[in-house]
Amino acid sequence: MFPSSGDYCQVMTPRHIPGLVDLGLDARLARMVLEALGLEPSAELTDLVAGGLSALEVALTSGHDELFEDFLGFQTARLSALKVSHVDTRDVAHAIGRQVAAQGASPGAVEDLVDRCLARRAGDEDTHGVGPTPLCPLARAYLGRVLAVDREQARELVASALSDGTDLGDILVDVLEAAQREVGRLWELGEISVAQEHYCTAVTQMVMADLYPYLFTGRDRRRHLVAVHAPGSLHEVGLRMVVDLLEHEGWGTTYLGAASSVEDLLANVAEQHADIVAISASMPGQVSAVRSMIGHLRADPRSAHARIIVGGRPFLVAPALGKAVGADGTASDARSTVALCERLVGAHDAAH
Ligand code: B12
Repeated sequence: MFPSSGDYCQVMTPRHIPGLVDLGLDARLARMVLEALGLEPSAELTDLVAGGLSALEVALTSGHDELFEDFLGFQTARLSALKVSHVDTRDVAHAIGRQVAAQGASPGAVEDLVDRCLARRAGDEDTHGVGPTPLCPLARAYLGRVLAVDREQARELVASALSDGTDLGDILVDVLEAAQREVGRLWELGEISVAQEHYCTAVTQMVMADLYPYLFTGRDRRRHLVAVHAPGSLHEVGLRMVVDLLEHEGWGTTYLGAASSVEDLLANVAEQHADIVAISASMPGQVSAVRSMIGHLRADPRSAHARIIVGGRPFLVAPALGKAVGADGTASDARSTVALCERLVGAHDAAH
């Protein structure tokens, strides 16, 4: 969380993003990297390297190495899953670096960043947002049923946990989110297919819809949050969880989804008298769009009153990035987002 009213802080040194430079890093450049490495430019490898170019660009211009470090973990696992064994992940990282430098970035700064990230990444596991919880056995059983293509049993497991009194926030974060992350890990390692990942996500969304009767608690809904994705963000489950849990906690919410224009966002914030706007991003390349959305929200008299929170993978791996893009706070999951929102409106009430 960030200091919005001076009372709390989790940020190290706040760093300003000096306008994220658009170096035009696209599939064409990704193919050039692959060619230089002597690799066949398959769709999967091209996507992978394009993601790396984008992650490195944003890490470089924002000063947040974590974004490229996170990408490197993903790259290493994917290269192995795609059976690209004759080229080392370090060589790919350096080739990505050379392409970014060729687009106008300082070669020395790029090389230093790549070296720092490679050194830190060695032997490091992706532990962002995960950890053992008392609901691990349920999460494991749930995912087991989903991977066995037994969605009815998977739904039943969650339904009976709820009727036994398990907290809804715990179900969302410790069961469904944990299962989604594990699905990601298995896909990353090549142990399940994209089709299996799609199926698991669809079942998780179905289970979230099953939770609807438990969401609307009939509290007064004095507070309102408008939620939106950064353009291009296709990871919708996380923000939906945030919105659903806030509804459960008595907030009014409007979920605008992934393709809303800035004008629609501003109009909605005004119409709903929203206290808070939540913006979710899933890839480093979406961070500059988040910053631009925040600029519009702050500058427009219809929305200038609202507090703004950001979240999703880039902010999970680099929490201080939220402050750098101009947000009032970030949180790592749906449960902590409820606490963050309560805190932000509480601080606002105290000041007026
Ligand atoms: C399902 C999935 C997809 C689905 C999404 C379907 C859908 N309808 O949502 C699809 C197939 C579309 C997809 C696409 C891609 N994906 Co994907 N995906 C996943 C996966 C497996 C699960 C996502 C999920 O549901 N997570 C569970 C939710 C609950 O977690 P969450 O999103 O982090 O949200 C929580 C917090 O972040 C926070 N939060 C989220 N938003 C907000 C907002 C605010 C304001 C706040 C305060 C908090 C907050 O609270 C949430 C709830 O607790 C993840 C694995 C993972 N570790 O998440 C990969 C993952 C995120 N994907 C990844 C990648 C690379 C991609 C693609 C680039 C793949 C490709 N080559 O096409 C594309 C990019 C799409 C895009 N432009 O956004 C990578 C990122 C790797 C990296 N280190 O950069 C991951 C980690 C790969 C992996 N290991 O599985 N993906």
